[in-house]
Amino acid sequence: MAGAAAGDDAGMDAVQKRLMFEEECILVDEQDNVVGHESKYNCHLLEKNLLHRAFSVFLFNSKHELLLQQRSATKITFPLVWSNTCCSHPLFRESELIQENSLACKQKLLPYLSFIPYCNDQGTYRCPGVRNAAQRKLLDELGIPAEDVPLDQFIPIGRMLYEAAYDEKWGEHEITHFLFIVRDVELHPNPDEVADVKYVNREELKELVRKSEAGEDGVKFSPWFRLVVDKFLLGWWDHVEKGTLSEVSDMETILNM
Ligand code: DMA
Ligand code: MN
Repeated sequence: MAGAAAGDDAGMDAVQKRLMFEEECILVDEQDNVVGHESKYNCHLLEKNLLHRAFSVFLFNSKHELLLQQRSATKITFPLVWSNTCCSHPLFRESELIQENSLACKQKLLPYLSFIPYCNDQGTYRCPGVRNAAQRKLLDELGIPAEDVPLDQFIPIGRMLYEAAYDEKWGEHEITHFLFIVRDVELHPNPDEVADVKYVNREELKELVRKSEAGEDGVKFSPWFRLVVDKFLLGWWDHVEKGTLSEVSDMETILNM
């Protein structure tokens, strides 16, 4: 078994393999409380079944079209599938661990915290750590500079606990935080992460889903994006158009799929 694993790893893309060992993900319990940390590598081994924190960005342009990305062929989990704009993990580091009502949030004291803009009316921050992680990965994956996706423009919509196997070795077991943002941005996709991008309106997305179900044109979707499309996205999309997303935001519940 160990021999087989080593053999698989030898075939891994060098960039993706480095990230698997360098990145330290946040382990959580089923209520999304931080309980530890583990390498991205271990977090995605199915046999370890480690529940960790993730985020999923849904970026819409001013025409209210959703930006989709096709994952690069070199991704270790779910290569070449189409998915929402950007997904990744907040890392086990101070700037990405900050949670609602944490001391750093309440006091607004620490001078190196540049997170003041998304303080809400109650004086608490909503999902600051995850926003910082989302900004980091929108730059890394899609070349979108931080100033084009300001922290205060992300709207946290909800959280979802799900698991999905990719193959016999790899998979996801996450609580992902949904962050919506409506911005016109310039894209410079990073080929290590992204094979292709496209904006879709609702009808175009439904057509792609139909094609994926019929096995046409090799269109496949990531399992987490399919869950969101099937259960929530069309309803949320209405609120994107009406500019009323904050009305449907529910960061209390953890949707358990
Ligand atoms: C992980 O995404 C997060 C979700 C919600 C599936 P990913 O595999 O794209 O992470 P990364 O970009 O860090 O490899
Ligand atoms: Mn994950």
